[in-house]
Amino acid sequence: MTQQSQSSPPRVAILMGSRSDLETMNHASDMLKKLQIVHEVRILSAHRATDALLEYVGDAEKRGIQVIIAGAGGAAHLAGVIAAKTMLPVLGVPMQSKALQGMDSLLSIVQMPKGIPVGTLAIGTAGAANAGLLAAAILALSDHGVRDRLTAFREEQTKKVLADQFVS
Ligand code: RP5
Repeated sequence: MTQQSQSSPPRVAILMGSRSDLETMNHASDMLKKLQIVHEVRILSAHRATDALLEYVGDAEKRGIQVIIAGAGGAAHLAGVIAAKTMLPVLGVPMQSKALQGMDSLLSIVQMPKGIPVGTLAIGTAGAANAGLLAAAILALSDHGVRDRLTAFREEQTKKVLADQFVS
């Protein structure tokens, strides 16, 4: 979806279980855009499109994907299923569900049994944005350009907070 240059392949995949997750997951995409990280966005449900999801995940690493971000809500098994099928790091974002305000999504994603980890972020938009930042931090381990842009982002954020410090 977002392209640093038209020719570079995506390095991060943002997956989600439903179009209803898109508004939240756009916060992850926006963060990656800000950091100029080429990524792609797909709606692929673990229970409604299982075969297509498994096919996608099976090919992801070969295509150059290095981190997968998975957003899901309710009995949110998307991130766990993806993590079971790939060696890539998987970051889970719990959707703020209507019925239980995201506690269901959070516990479903964070309580992975031992052996297959999912790095779980906060519920909703903060978690989605942080998933973008964490994906960037993983890429920054071996990419100086990403590291520089991430450092600049942090410095800018600190500047904004300090500009607000004198309330009275
Ligand atoms: C999950 O079920 C999705 O991740 C979504 O958060 C939740 C509800 O999906 P819809 O019924 O809105 O399509 O698979």
